[in-house]
Amino acid sequence: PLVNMSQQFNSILAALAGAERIFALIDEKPEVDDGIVTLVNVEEVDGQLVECEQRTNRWAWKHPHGNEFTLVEMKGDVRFHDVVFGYEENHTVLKNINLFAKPGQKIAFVGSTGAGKTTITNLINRFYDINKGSITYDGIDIKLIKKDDLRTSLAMVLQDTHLFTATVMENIRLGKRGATDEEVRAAAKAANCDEFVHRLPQGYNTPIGENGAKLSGGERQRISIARALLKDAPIVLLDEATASLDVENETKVQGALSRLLVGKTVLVIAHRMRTVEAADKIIVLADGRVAEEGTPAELMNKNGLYHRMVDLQRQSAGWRLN
Ligand code: M5T
Ligand code: MG
Repeated sequence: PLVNMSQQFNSILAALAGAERIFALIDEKPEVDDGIVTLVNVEEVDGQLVECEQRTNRWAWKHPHGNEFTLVEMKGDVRFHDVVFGYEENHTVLKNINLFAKPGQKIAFVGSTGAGKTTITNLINRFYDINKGSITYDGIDIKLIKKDDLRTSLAMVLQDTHLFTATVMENIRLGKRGATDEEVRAAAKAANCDEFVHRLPQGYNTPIGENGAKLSGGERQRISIARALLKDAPIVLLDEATASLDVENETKVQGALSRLLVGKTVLVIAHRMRTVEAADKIIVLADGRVAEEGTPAELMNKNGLYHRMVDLQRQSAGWRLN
């Protein structure tokens, strides 16, 4: 019995450690959402926007003012006004950031690691709230927008892709609730997922994620691109979206991505020359501030930080020029 007891003791300790984590999760405060502005489908009747039930692929922000409400067409205009933000109280990460992206513009962020590029995308998503200043979306402060609706209007491919314990099909469908199997497959194909999905034991019905088949970094990234393609939102955030792909896959996915990006406002955190050079505007972040901004040509002529970065990257072996 003593031997038996000592063996049980191990499981008790393991169970206690597990219970602690479960309780920590239960105690986690739910995300508060006091947004009042919602996203609705609209159509134009006699030159005026009217809310409607069916999907029209035209969206507007419905902003209540007392009993009245206004409809502001969703265009994809993003602005930062003197934004100050830090993850911890005594450590400011972004210092007085001002920026604007007009609908349809492609803005590239560059800067050394830790400069605050990913932080900017975290703020647009409202994963965190800013300390000072404001962020507006089509002229509306994002604090007023319901988080669910805000995130519906953004497609993102982030540095690390979270996969849920579910099938490939369900994981991609997260991009658009209620998408048909055909729509999901088309998006997967465009993002070059098809070929590796067919190698999985049950194809699109293979469970992936924590308890399922493990996918490589590049495969996860392609799932994430498929989600974004499926979503087809007016603002697209790309954080090193093709960083874990090899050259061949990158070229293929780039094609799909460029189709996704037509007419969209795109904020891209770029590490590749090609992406940066194709941007309408480059913002160079250094130590949480906008150090330089302008078109690629303007910044090259300026002979400043950006020019130095390009020179350095050209010299290093990992940099591809085409
Ligand atoms: C900027 C800190 C990080 C750095 C600064 C995402 C995140 C960042 N930070 C936190 O304290 N908590 C967080 O959850 O913020 O970081 P970043 O915005 O991630 O920098 P980046 O994206 O420009 O860097 P990289 O390496 O992706 O090119 O001090 O510690
Ligand atoms: Mg980052």
